[in-house]
Amino acid sequence: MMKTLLAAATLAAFSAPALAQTPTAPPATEKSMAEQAFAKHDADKSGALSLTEVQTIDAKITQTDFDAYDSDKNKSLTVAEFSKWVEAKTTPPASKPG
Ligand SMILES: [Ca+2]
Repeated sequence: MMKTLLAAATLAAFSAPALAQTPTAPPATEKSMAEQAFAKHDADKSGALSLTEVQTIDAKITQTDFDAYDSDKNKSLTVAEFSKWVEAKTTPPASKPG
């Protein structure tokens, strides 16, 4: 009984300020890791990674892999698109068979 009340009060305390503020940003370390890699491989400093530039990170990357993360299909990855890719690569699969 007490637990439920406490949980409800805690939830209220957390949700009230959250509504007034912008959503919490992802951990800075993770973001800067992707951004650092992005900057390092953006050889021509165009602000986007081409397939060729991405292949300097991993030569096994194919056009298909690239296209999967090139969400606006402009043949280059923005920091946002690249970050999603890094996130997908660094996040272990939720479930593994066996
Ligand atoms: Ca793109």
